[in-house]
Amino acid sequence: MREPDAASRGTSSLEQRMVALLRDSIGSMVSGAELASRLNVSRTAVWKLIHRLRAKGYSIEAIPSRGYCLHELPDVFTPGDLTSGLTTRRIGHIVQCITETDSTNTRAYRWAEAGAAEGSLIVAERQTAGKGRLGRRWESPSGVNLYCSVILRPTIPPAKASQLTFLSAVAVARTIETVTGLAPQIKWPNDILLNGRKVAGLLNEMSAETDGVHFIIVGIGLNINMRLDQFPDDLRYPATSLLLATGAPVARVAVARTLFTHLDQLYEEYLSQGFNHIRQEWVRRSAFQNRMVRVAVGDGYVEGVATGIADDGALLLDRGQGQTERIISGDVTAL
Ligand code: BT5
Repeated sequence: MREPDAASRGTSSLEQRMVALLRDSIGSMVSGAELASRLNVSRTAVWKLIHRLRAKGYSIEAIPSRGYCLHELPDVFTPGDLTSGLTTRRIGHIVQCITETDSTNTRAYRWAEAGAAEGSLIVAERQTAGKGRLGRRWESPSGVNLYCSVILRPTIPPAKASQLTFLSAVAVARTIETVTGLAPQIKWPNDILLNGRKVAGLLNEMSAETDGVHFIIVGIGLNINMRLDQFPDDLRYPATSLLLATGAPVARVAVARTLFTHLDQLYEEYLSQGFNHIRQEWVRRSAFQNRMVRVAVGDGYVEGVATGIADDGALLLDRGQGQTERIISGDVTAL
């Protein structure tokens, strides 16, 4: 496994600064002398950096006595591409990009235990043991989707931790809308749907004691350029990706940056104003709001009209005659 490509914003490596310079003038020539002077290195060092970047898949043209030209960015996650110019307040100041890991959540959890700062995040190209809820698996083929985990350290009681799942659902829905113009829907508790098919899943994990949260790992899996043949046959729900829903490949780095921006805005809003705004947007985007639903709970099921979510994340069902039932976990289908 390759070592993580990590960076703090403001302390990026020479290589990342070189990419940033070339990216700023993408499609046009930059002279070797200018690159050398901006990076404060020799022209031989510039040449070596160009070689390294080409080996990583950057398409850089070199014309003697004119300079270098970056034609297009490879669709690979690097800390520099994910964070340079990002104006987020809390999220994405420290980023790790990994080629392969078991689960970004597991890795982020260990990193948080070791003291990683709020907003630190991990992005992987591939997961070998991507986690869903209740021991289920998240299909994580290489190089086509986004698998990421963000470390948050809000000062809230553990009972409110699930609010962050709803926050991240709204962030993912906003992201899909911004990038594709499509209108995703949220299915309680943690699925994002496009045309009734699951395009993203969320898994939050927490470390806490009775009266306080140490940290919450917000895990997000979003299918971006996943093809039909990359989905296994036995998924619990029909699934899709942005590629399948729009008919065209989508730039993953742009999706990730948009997601971090929305997450950051919503998290700021959450810390300063509480959960209500987020609940309202969640309800507005909910697939089953005010609809008659059936929730499979254990061996049986409960039916009622979905009316919203409680502060602790419970789904509220109107069972008629003024009776409201709180559902803590279960699978919802519309009737
Ligand atoms: C989820 O679980 O939807 C949570 C998925 C969270 C994944 C992210 S990726 C980054 C971070 N690191 C991790 O290890 N996990 C998080 P659940 O509601 O239990 O749904 C799991 C079910 O969705 C599976 O049993 C399959 O039926 C289906 N599924 C698996 N992979 C899928 C995919 N790529 N797209 C759509 N559906 C999938």
